[in-house]
Amino acid sequence: MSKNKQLDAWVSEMATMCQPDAVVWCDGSSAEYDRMLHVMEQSGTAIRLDEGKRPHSIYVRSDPADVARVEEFTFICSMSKDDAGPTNNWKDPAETKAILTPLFTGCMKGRTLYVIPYSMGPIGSPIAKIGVELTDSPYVVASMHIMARVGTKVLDVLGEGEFVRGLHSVGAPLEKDGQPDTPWPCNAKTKYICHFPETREIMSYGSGYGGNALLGKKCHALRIASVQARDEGWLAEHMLILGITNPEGVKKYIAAAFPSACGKTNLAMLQPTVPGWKIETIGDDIAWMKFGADGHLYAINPEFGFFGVAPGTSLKSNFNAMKAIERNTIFTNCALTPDRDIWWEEMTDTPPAELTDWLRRPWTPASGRKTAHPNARFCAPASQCPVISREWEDPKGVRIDAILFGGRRATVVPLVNEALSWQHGTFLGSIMSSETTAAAAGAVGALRFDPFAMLPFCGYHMGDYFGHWLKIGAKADPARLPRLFNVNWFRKGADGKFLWPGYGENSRVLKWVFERVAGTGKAVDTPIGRLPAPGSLDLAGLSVPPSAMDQVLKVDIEAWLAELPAVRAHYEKFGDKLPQGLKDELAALEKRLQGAGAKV
Ligand code: OXD
Ligand code: MN
Repeated sequence: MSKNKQLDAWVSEMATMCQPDAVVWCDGSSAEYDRMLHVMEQSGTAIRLDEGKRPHSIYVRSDPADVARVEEFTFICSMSKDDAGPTNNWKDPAETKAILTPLFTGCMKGRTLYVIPYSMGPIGSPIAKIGVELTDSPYVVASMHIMARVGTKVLDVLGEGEFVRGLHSVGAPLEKDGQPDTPWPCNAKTKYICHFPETREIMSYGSGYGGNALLGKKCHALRIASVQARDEGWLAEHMLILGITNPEGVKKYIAAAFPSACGKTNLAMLQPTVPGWKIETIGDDIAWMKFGADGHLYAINPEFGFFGVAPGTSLKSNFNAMKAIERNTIFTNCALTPDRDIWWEEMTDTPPAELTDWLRRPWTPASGRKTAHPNARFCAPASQCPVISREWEDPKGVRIDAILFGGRRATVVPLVNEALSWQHGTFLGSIMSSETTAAAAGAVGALRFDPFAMLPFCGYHMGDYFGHWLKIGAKADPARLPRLFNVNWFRKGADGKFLWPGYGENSRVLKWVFERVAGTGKAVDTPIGRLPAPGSLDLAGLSVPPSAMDQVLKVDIEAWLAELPAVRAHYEKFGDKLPQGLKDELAALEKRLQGAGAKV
């Protein structure tokens, strides 16, 4: 029970429908977290990792049918189909409820319904928002403890106020008394991740996977929040936030949008290779940005932990993430060592001689297959990151001076490119494209447009979303707006190898961005935007041959011109919702490219 009558009434209505054996209100205590780990151990969901090697941590393997976000079964159930737009799956809200009600009826039989009040953002921050998730999954309860601020303290702040309603079930009732549970209950056949933007509701059925089941994250902090942000004049974005300090001690904050599994966590906590520069983490996945009284945009990380892609993470590629996951961490779908620790591809140069893979099979380096699922994850408290910024919980947020947009592009897109204006930057964000990754079910490596890295996360019509970005720019003092940049760490040479080493070396690009914002970095105008002037990108000590640097920074006029038909086709999807400002930018780009082409 709470002091919020609407909350109590909703919980009791949902409990009547879902028919759990018990209803438990989560208090957010560490004793409760430990209870969840214990419940998961008892039910066979989790294995406790070796206390000496990985204290207070568990290892979980999901059902093979439940390993990633399911975009195909993710729906925006706005009143009008037009509000969901061409990039979302739409379902009529009433029809959806008519499908979901029978599915949710009795879906928690034999299970406990947990009520998780959570705050996205520091509790009480003017930028934070409150939600309540009802779930029948102890894995979700424990993960929500890590990923959001949860429990009684949230109810105290909520009082009689409004909250986002999230109902989640793994969709696997235990119908008969004493029916044994499966290690990872889920519904292998039926999954629905549904959002009702007008009523600020989420209903998620059939999956226990993080992005589908931890409702504070993608469902609330992006899909529902993007609609709230549109209505209230702020931004809810799929962006990391980092602080960057130069050798003189001047600190600036940068937000950066990259599609899922494209290195946001690595960039957010990278170790700079440029001497004297420091990077600190505020967030690795989501940024909520609002205008402060001074007319600048301030960002908070609404999350409390990291739910990061594990494979590829190592002391070399992300030292700080490896430190953050040394304890108090939930690992999902990686491999298990014989001495009860975890391993995944590239964690160490030499794999252990024997492992149990994520599908519970014996594995050796000779097995000839991957031992961890490519979307294996770690879930760890953000506070454990050695380079977490002092300001990461500042309720007023941090002032954003630059925003980066980056995709995974083997060709065409150069290492870094500064937009000519906010409108031009919005254009660059709107035509972002990237190769797909294992973070979502489906093909990997297929090139698709992923505007602002929000394709799977924008809760309304993407054309209106572009318009919202333009409006944000139009109402601000241009001098106070963050500068916008396009980056691409993933360009490849003719031999198919990456041209740019990435990881810590990306600090060289961040340094140039910092200097551009500070007014000291030099740039040259090109048809696509402003690129580093010769000598202005700090390459001291970098072993990339000049020919590769030329390629990585090349503005390939022919290749850009060849992209335009695809950009036009992408834009056509938005019909009359495509803002005129972006049509103008496309025409201007074409003209500049043709002008440059004619000169060549
Ligand atoms: C994530 C994702 O988990 O984007 O952050 O899929
Ligand atoms: Mn993400």
